[in-house]
Amino acid sequence: MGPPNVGKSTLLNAILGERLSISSPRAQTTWERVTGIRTSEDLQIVVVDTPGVVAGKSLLHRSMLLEVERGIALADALAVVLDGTERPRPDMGEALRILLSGSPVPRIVAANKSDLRRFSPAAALRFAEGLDAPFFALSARTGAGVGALVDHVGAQMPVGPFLYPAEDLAVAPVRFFAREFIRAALFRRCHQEIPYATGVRIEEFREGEDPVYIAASLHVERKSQKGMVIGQRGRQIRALGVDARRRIERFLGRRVYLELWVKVSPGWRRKRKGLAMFGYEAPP
Ligand SMILES: Nc1nc2c(ncn2[C@@H]2O[C@H](COP(=O)(O)OP(=O)(O)OP(=O)(O)O)[C@@H](O)[C@H]2O)c(=O)[nH]1
Ligand SMILES: [Mg+2]
Repeated sequence: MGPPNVGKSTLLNAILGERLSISSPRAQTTWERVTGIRTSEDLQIVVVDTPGVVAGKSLLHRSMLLEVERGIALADALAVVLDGTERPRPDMGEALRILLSGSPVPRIVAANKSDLRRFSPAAALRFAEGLDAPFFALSARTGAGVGALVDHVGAQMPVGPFLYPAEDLAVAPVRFFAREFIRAALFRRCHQEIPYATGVRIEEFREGEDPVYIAASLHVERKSQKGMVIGQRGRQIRALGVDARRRIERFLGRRVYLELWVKVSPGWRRKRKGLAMFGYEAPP
């Protein structure tokens, strides 16, 4: 858990050695919990990536915060990830402390992005001291320091049988990742508010066919956004499709036929029904 854009998803991927959780240079890429499993010899760690802690008041923002709370409630250990190149804002520190206060489990603080020259983790270190939590400096990008974190957290795991088969890497079905990889393409290719205003639904997923047939709908909030996603003569939507399809193919190890269409679902992020369309849980 941690603020937006600090590298939580990149860290999950570094721990797993697989690009499971989508990441982007822009904040608020992750909207839902993403669970990965790392098994080695006698240790299995179920790693849960959560959305960045945001103060936004929209229903989608509140849904994201609920995901963080659910993640905290499930955890046997908590890692607060901070960006070691930035000073955490005081209100963020407070929000994190409130979220942590309900949980009795061991916690650590990790300052990420140690590969950057401007890495200067004094503020993160102070935050760790304030929590009385062990401190780690690491780079999710290069992997430096990630092993030490895994060793430390591994030692905190409860003793018992594995929760998942040793060869499993993820918990969610493949269609979840197909949806996420389409969202990743939106973050890569579309500017401004488009990736934030677009909800993606997998409408069909036929694994029995070769190539695997996947149809997805992209729901924007306004008509003008529809034109931006489609682009001139469909150029943008085609590029999105190619981008997402390649990523899904790599993940599945199979050829994929991906069909995308764009719809307008006015103001879906503010409506319970809108969130439900994409399976996002709305807070009570
Ligand atoms: N230089 C450097 N960049 C990193 C590192 N870890 C992550 N990044 C970059 O930081 C940006 C954000 O990474 P994400 O993994 O998407 O961050 P996040 O915390 O999951 O963000 P949200 O899901 O939006 O809360 C991306 O551009 C990453 O490539 C790191 O160790 N070093
Ligand atoms: Mg993320």
